[in-house]
Amino acid sequence: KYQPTPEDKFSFGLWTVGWQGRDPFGEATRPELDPVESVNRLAELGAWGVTFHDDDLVPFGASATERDGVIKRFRQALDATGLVVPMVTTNLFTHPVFKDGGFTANDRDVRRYALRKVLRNIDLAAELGAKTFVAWGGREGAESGGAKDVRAALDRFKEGFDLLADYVVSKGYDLRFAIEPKPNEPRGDILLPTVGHALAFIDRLERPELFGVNPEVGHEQMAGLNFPHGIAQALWSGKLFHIDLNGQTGIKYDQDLRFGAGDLRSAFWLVDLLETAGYEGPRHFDFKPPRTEDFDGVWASAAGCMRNYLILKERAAAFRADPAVQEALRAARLDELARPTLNEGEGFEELLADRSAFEEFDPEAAAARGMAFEALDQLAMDHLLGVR
Ligand code: 3MF
Ligand code: MG
Ligand code: MG
Ligand code: MG
Repeated sequence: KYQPTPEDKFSFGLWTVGWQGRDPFGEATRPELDPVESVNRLAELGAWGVTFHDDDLVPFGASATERDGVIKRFRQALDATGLVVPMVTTNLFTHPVFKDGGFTANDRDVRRYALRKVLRNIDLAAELGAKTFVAWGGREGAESGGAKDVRAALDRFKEGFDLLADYVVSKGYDLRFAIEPKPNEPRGDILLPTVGHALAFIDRLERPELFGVNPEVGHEQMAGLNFPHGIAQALWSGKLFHIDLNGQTGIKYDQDLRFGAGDLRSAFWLVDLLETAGYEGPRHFDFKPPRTEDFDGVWASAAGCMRNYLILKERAAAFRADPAVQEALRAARLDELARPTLNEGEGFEELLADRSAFEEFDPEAAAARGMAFEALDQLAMDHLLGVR
């Protein structure tokens, strides 16, 4: 029970299990992890896919022959285990050259270099069969007001993404982009800080159909936002191309806890939403096994991400199937919310002519009707806690 299979579409970044535990206050607590070892262990645990930043796989600055060798060895591990590469992303944040950003760095040479680094990695993504290319602009931002002309930076951001889209179309690659919002860390403020900002930005691009979002649980929660609400709006916009699952306990640094840790109630509603809304993309974990852990702890943490997802999936399905819940949903008038406010063919003239909607409407009586949300939420709690 709760044993993941490839059908669950669980994927992990090489940088997650491979995180060595280096933080702003302390050195690494774990040695480097060979990407091939990660592929083998993740496959054993029941994962379906593996993802990476270019530099997670091929060390920054590696020669062309070194690069070919690393990729060849990685492909052999993929072939041997059956693991797929559903998503690839580019590291435009670790090397000091990106200290002021990639696509929006004030330094124009850096921007041109960043675009070249991404184009090269797009070729690799297509070669490995990835369908999604994630773009997290980790260093695109500022610590002080005068340092960044945000409107000009957004022009440069758009210029960069428009070029990438042109490239993918001209190459005939079956690849779409997913922008990953984050409010802060490592910059004081990062551009495109939330799902909403990213969705609005995508509308200004030349090929918006090639762009969606890759929201991360902890990133929205760092901004105090309701993650399932953000995901619901991304789904509603047809823009949930990918997702980064992890855990976070409120407004603080980016904790990247394993999925299910942190805000468990939010995780329950998230799984309920993903599993009922027809989301068919990867269930991708972007977490960091805490630096207290040795490699046993790393694999326990990775297994925990998948296990928690499957437990929550079971609990959410039990919640939806419970007749008492269905009755409680009716009492809370969810069926009414699903009904259009206007009748078929009705416009403002008919609404204005409907005396029952205003002249004869009794706001005091309507105000006195309870919404019955607390009973509904307690049923959810009972299911989440496993007592129903
Ligand atoms: C940082 C992140 C990034 C992105 C990654 C693509 C280092 O907070 O979340 O990981 O997730 O670039 O998923
Ligand atoms: Mg992420
Ligand atoms: Mg994070
Ligand atoms: Mg992260």
